[in-house]
Amino acid sequence: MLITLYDPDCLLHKTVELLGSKLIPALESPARLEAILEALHLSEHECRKIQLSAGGDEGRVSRLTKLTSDTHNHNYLQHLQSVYEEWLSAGLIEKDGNVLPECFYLPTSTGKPMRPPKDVFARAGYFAFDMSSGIMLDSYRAIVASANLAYEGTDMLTGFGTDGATDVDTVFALCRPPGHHCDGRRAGGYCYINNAALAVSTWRASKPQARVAILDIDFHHGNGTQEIFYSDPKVLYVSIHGEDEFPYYTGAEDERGIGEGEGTNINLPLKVGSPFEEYMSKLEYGLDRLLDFRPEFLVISLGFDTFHADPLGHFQIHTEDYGTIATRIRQNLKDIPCLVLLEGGYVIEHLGANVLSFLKGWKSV
Ligand code: OKP
Ligand code: ZN
Repeated sequence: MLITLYDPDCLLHKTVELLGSKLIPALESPARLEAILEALHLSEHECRKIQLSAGGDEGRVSRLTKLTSDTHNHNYLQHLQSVYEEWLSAGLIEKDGNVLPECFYLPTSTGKPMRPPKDVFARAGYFAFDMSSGIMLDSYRAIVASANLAYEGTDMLTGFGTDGATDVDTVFALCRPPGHHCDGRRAGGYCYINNAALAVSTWRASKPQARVAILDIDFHHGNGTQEIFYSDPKVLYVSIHGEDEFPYYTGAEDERGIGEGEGTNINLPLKVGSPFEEYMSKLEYGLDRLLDFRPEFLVISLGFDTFHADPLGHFQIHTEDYGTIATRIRQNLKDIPCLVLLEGGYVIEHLGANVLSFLKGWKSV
């Protein structure tokens, strides 16, 4: 059985970004989630609301915090939480203002360790790698709500297969903001906490020796997820993404992992404009590698920016194709509990239909 999870607080985050050379309302907007929720409500899929800020179990909240700090730098998390208020009280922004970085960290030959600048204005650039990861009022609440969906979804799945604890084998977490570009100490590409990494930490908390696979089918390379697990032999990362596209510096085929993790990072870049057939042959290859790895838990970073009309993606993929993609993944990995995390997808008018197509294909197996 598949269930969908959402937190209404994920709607609170609404920022601006630098796109091309213009500062515009971020394409990663609340309207994305609203469109998906509306489509789900008009369909028969079960959609469960979880609202972290509504309080409740203190133990779960502290567990979430602890698991997030497994893969995320403490000062970085602190920064996410406090920077908006700090900028506000320093008079750097108004109440409706947006924290955006100015100067990024530069690797140097001085041998000096990397450390945050003293200036709170400059600090935004130390903890980010681009200008599409602004922070405004309530962003932090949405960021943590989004991460919590990955945590709750994974927690639910750990009970699968243990004497009727749950019959849920797939959770689709409607995470917003997304996560796959964040590497544990830098926000970027609309991402602040790496939801996929948090899911892996959550799974490992109860199954420390488990092999986990992450299939990233957002249009963009998940540089953050790759970075976090690059030397980890127990986590296989497979990504299909637009070649030489954002985030530009990663995603090449020769990035295969390092040390013990050598071979557990598989990048499958695809030329922009590629037709669906070519996409599917990469996917089939990726699925074979996933099967070889014999994972006990599968995380899918699912982006709908592979859609033909997406402003940030450039593959020839149409609504019905998401059903085909989902069916093929499910046919190959049928018995493995799976957490599907929402990443990108920016054509609001088609997002709902694309999600429904994916879910229908998944459930048809
Ligand atoms: C996030 B996700 C391209 C500008 C890119 C940020 C894109 C973030 C994509 N010219 N700006 O992976 O969907
Ligand atoms: Zn993307």
